[in-house]
Amino acid sequence: MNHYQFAICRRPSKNSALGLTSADLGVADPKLLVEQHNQYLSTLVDIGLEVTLLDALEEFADSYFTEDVAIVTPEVAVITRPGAMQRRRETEYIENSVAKFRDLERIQNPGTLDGGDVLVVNKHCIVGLSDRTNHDGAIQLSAILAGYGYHTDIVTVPEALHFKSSVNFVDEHSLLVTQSCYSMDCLAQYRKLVVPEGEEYAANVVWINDIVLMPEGYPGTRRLLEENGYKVREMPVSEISKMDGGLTCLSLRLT
Ligand code: CIR
Repeated sequence: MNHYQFAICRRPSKNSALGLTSADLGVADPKLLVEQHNQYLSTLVDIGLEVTLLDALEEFADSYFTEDVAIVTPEVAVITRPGAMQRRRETEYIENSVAKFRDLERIQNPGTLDGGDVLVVNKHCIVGLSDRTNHDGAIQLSAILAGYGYHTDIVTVPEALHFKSSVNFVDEHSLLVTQSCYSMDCLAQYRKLVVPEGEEYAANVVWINDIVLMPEGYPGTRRLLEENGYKVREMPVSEISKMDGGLTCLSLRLT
């Protein structure tokens, strides 16, 4: 169990459909996106998390993807330096909320790092190099976390926005992965469940306490998780996926 107690989320702004996206899934409907976001929030509350809900930021269309602007471990929080210029200043608006829970460190120029590229379990951190996260950012994070006893591996993200688009923990010892990440050396110590071909998006699940939240409409992945004993809840994320987002990106989770 990871025993998350808190989450930090942000309301989507009215112009959420103007956020960055490379997904070829059509234009997001901002009203439906808000409904899906609300459902996500109520699910977190239902699971037992205390949610800090921040106001929408009209200036930053992607700012409800709070995961990208900080890495939170039990010992420290690292404010990132988002790789997309359009998102860079979002960090200014999350710092105070995160500082209520943890001491802060920061990724500095010329490093760039998005939280979506960082996977942490126990004292193991894996950072994916992507269009958003550069080597300097990964090395800075690795050095900060080394001070708290973490070992960090750095990998290259295969054809996806973020590392966690393709790899996520479903318990301390097991990962849900896309086929493209199955053979990564740094994942060798974990049991791996591979999402069926055509269901790659469903690898973006979020494990919270004893529940795995997964996107709605991926029956093969649902079966795989349930057959392996996981308690699953499906969430509607059609509009969020049009903005290249998934379930992990919508919250910063804290023990
Ligand atoms: C972006 O391109 O930055 C947003 N539209 C989506 C961010 C998704 N975040 C994540 O996967 N951690």
